[in-house]
Amino acid sequence: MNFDTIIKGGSVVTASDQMRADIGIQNGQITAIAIDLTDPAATTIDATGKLVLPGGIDSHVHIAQPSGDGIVMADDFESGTRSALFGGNTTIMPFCLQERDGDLRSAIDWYRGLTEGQLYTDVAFHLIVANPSPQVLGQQLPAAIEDGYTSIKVFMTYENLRLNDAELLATFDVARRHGGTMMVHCENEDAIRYLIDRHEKDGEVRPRAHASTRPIPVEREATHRALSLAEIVDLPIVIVHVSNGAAAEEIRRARQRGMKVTAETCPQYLMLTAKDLEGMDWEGAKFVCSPPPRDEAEQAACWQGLKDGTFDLFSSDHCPFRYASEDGKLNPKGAKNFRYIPNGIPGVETRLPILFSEGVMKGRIDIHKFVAVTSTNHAKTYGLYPRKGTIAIGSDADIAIWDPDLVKTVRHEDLHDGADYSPYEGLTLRGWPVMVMLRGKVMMRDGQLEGALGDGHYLTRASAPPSKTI
Ligand code: DUC
Ligand code: ZN
Ligand code: ZN
Repeated sequence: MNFDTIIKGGSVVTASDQMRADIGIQNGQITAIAIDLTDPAATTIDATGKLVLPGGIDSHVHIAQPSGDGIVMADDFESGTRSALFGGNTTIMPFCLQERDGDLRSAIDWYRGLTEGQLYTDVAFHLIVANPSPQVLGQQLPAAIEDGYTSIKVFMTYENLRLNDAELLATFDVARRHGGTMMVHCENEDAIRYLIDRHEKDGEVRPRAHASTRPIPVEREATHRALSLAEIVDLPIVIVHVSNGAAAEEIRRARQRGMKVTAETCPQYLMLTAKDLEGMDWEGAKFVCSPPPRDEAEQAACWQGLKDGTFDLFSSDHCPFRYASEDGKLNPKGAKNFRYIPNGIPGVETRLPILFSEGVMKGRIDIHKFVAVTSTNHAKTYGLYPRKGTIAIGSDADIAIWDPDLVKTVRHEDLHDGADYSPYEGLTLRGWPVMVMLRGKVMMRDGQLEGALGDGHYLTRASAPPSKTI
């Protein structure tokens, strides 16, 4: 057999196995895995002493998402996928937003247009439904699911995005009947509004108020409600960006009742706390995201949730805004009142190195869990498996080679996103990706870009079968 490429001598790791093996690649796919491949190959890559992992899949990122009020997201598809690539990822899943006064079909067409020739990694979209009108629920959403846009996020917070309970139930029902996967942002908007009013009356408008207006009960209650509504509809759901132990406990209880729930946490809930929002000179704005980071006890609860399987997914929730910019965190209103600081932090490039260093190298999780929660489970949850998310014969040759001994300190000047800071600046991490291959092509090697813009593809997904009764 002839190969285009052989990766030789590495330690190949999947969600379940680890073996010293060579990988043969032909036409962008893995066609052989063996102890010693001696067949001719156009290119041989020496991976001796390295870990050979499936490329990361980050199923929760925001790229070029319309943000209103003069706010502009710091990444377009070029910079967002480039940053993802350098962080060891080969697929990312951003959100295509239906605005409250817009329709879903034109949002999809517009957002797909932004990707044309602009990708360094593969990409597949989720949809955000902000206005479940009869037309959207009756025609546009079923048609979009049929076209392979099979995952849909809904919000229980933000005045212009939130769905009320009736709208949640109606949207869940469409997902159930047509085979969509629902992702839910769980925070109670009315409770937040009440707390914001109270803070403003007290003159408390600094960035730290973002955390105290979105305390744990705000998330816990909404998590419980989302799970209950899904249980009533009889629909498996995904609870995204879980920040604390009480919300995790709601998920465990729902599973004990027999519900099928997928749950996600993110680096900010392991590494940051609400204290980070207390930075002087408004620097706390750099850490404003929702749900907000909590405290050390909740960080420990999130680590525990990763370890014990409460969390299936570890995503970045990359949602970048420049800090020192009128279209970002320090917009004219945001520089005076926390309410107007755009919610979200960058992190697509640091997600994997953080979990590798803080999780695997510090013995909190094993390498198989690392692969599962950063790649395999994302592919399984969102209909990309086994094309993506594993190293197996017939899978796309999306591979990241890691040097577990490489030590680097996070400096934003070394990252590749469009923001002007990293929330993890100064954090020293052991273990970084040194080569990333997308469908058999080396895209990044030793910190240098080798791939070309346009090498990434938009991934079509098959329409999922209707959700099974749980
Ligand atoms: N929700 C997200 O998923 N990302 C950023 C902001 C938000 O509210
Ligand atoms: Zn969200
Ligand atoms: Zn998000």
